[in-house]
Amino acid sequence: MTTSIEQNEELQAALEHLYSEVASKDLQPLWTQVRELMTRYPKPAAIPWLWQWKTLLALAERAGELVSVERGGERRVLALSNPGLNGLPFATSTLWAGIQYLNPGEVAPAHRHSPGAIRFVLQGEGMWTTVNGDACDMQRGDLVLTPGGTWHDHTNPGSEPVIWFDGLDLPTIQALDAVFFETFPDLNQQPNPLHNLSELTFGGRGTLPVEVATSTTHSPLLVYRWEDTDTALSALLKVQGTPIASLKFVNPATGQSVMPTFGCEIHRIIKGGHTRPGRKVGSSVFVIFQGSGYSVINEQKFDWSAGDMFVTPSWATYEHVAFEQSDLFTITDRPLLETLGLFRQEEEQEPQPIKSQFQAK
Ligand code: 1HN
Repeated sequence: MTTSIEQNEELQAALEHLYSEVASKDLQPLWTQVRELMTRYPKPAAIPWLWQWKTLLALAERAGELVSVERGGERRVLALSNPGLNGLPFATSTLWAGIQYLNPGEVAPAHRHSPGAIRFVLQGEGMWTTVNGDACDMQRGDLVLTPGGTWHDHTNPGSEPVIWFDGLDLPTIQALDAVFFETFPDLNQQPNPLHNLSELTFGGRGTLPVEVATSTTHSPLLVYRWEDTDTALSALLKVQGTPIASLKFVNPATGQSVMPTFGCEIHRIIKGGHTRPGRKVGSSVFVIFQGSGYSVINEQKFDWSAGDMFVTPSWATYEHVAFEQSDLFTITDRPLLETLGLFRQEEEQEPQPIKSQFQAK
């Protein structure tokens, strides 16, 4: 007679056999891992993190002295490497971010790649990025696009180093196994002598040329001027009367995000402003353009001032407090999530007054 203990041992042995056989055939049982895969909420590997401007600047300056910009290395850029991502040079699982430093007289070689990129200028003047032959002049606060597939190189003809924030969708494109990279036949492009062609063509406020066709994948406008951004932020704050005004940079021909795979936003918080805590699907990299304050991200406090950069992972609850009027530029994967129907957000509500049924009419 077999006892239930013996039956149990037999079953255990058979199960162990099944699991080892399954593993040896490059298979895995779902039932032991479904709850790890199907988390109640997004559980990003990236963690909230902040890089201080003084650290970024000191190391970028040292790289400026020691490292030349040449074909091969292509760019003098320091990448934000999120400590949650196991040494990957990525700010979040979808976004690449970093700072680029170009010495006086330097030109970064021309190349193109399928990941799209943006530059947000932090320091310097007189430089330009040539995008498919169109030299886009750059000043502090300007946003310049080098969409996926466009030839681009950078020129600093001035007498001072220039520094900008770089943002790319590289981790997203890598996850999709869609990375392509090519160097331009020459070291640099010969730009059109008339600079800022995209701006001259598509930069009218509320107007577009009737007869000029535009690409549908990315914005035909390649540069967004700080002066316009500043004006729009002030105007929106005035209209809303809220502690924060948030703008997205859009393709003027479609009203859609500047690129399909990631987007750019700018947020102005008034002096003493305190934003409502909330969380959203998707990650962002924040760049403090000007001002000072702090953000609380998943209950962790991060003090910030001009030039600092920090990361909000997907579904992290965060709020900002500004000590003075502050402008926060961000890149975000929100446009991609919206396109895919995956975007959602929650904002903490003001406590509602309790309505009594005996309330006086
Ligand atoms: C790149 O090509 C640039 O063109 C900047 O300035 C940052 C980060 C990763 C891969 C390519 C640029 C980059 C990059």
